[in-house]
Amino acid sequence: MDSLDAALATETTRRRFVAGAAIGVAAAPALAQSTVDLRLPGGPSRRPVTSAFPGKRTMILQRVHPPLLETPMDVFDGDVFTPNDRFFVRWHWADIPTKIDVEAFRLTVLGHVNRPLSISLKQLLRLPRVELAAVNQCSGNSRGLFRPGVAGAQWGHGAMGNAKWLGVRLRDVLDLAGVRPGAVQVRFGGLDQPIVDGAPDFVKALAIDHARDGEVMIAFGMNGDQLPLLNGFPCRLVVPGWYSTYWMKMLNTIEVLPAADTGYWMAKAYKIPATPRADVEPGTKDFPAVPINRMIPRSWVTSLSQGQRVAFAHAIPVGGIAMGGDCGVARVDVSSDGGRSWHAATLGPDHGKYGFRRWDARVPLTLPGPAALMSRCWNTAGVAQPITAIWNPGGFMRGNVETTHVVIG
Ligand SMILES: Nc1nc2c(c(=O)[nH]1)N[C@H]1C(S)=C(S)[C@@H](COP(=O)(O)O)O[C@H]1N2
Ligand SMILES: [Mo]
Repeated sequence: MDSLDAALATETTRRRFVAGAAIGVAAAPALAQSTVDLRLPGGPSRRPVTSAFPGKRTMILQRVHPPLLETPMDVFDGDVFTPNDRFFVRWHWADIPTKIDVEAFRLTVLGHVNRPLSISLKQLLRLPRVELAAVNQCSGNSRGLFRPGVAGAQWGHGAMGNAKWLGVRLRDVLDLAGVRPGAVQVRFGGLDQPIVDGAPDFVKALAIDHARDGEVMIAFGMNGDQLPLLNGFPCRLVVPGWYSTYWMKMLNTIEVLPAADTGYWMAKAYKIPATPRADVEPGTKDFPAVPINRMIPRSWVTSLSQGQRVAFAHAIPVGGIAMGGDCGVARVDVSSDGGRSWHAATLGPDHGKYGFRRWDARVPLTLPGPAALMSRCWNTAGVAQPITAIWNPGGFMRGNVETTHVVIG
């Protein structure tokens, strides 16, 4: 990782980085090249495709300010690791630094600690390192498929990505500061700011034991390179197995709290129904709710796309990806008849329980005509994807078996 160290620490990179960022975010809207159909059931589902954002190749443009960029599904068929320049982007507030001075950057650790710290990137890079594959998935991934529809970004399935994250344990950084007895949570903040006066700065908190579990990390490497600006350069939190609302980008503040955070982003936003499937009757507004937390198993067909024509044969290959959620993938079954019969898929290499796992299968066909392809993942805790979809007003935690409709002929 010498090159990454050099990249993070040198003057050259800073200049290159600033130059890259400057073309950025403001120039994007004029540069949509074509459109893609996300096939969302509830409304206009065409989106522009753009490569105008710094550090990004072709992405689906969901919003310009702040940037919301979705990964096209075919990217997930290429490799279980999502390339940095195709990795989805989501920000809450539009005031995002377009350049980072890597020498001036400081990560502050404060609050209920013995020794408040101000850590430079060079100091961070000197701590013991860990590397881990993990899926970063937005809580609202696939929200555009919720029926009835709900407010919020109408994502298809591409508000997710899998990367090899390199960084240091959050625990080691907390230990340097010395967490005082009575600590309850750790709250994280980034360099981005609200653009509206009085709007709540985006901050998120984890329980102290979770923060100290040795898996939660401060990552400065992503798939062997530095983080793209839009994915949180120079460092971000990685919370394996948890939805990415906790994965604070451009992390610059770590605050140990003696009581639970009652701010907007923990107490009001990103709350799910306190039911086993995070499910309520459509339209329900008042229900006991908890902050969104661990991910659940999911899987997708990626070798064929919605509406694709496939030549008739008695058996066809189907492939895709699966994730276990907060643990590994144990099994994937595939159906070519809308869920009437199922066939075991072969799992690809295991890169770690929090990452994507490739699967491949051969499924039988009986007749030409429409065919409904499905995949169903079981995780190593024995949890299977449900067949039917859930509903909640946030459009969070979709995890049911998805269907890819193809035409055999
Ligand atoms: N600083 C900062 N970090 C953030 C956010 C943000 O708005 N600001 N959004 C969170 C949410 S909701 C998501 S889905 C992920 C998206 O990560 P990505 O843009 O690297 O894909 O960042 C998380 N971290
Ligand atoms: Mo998100």
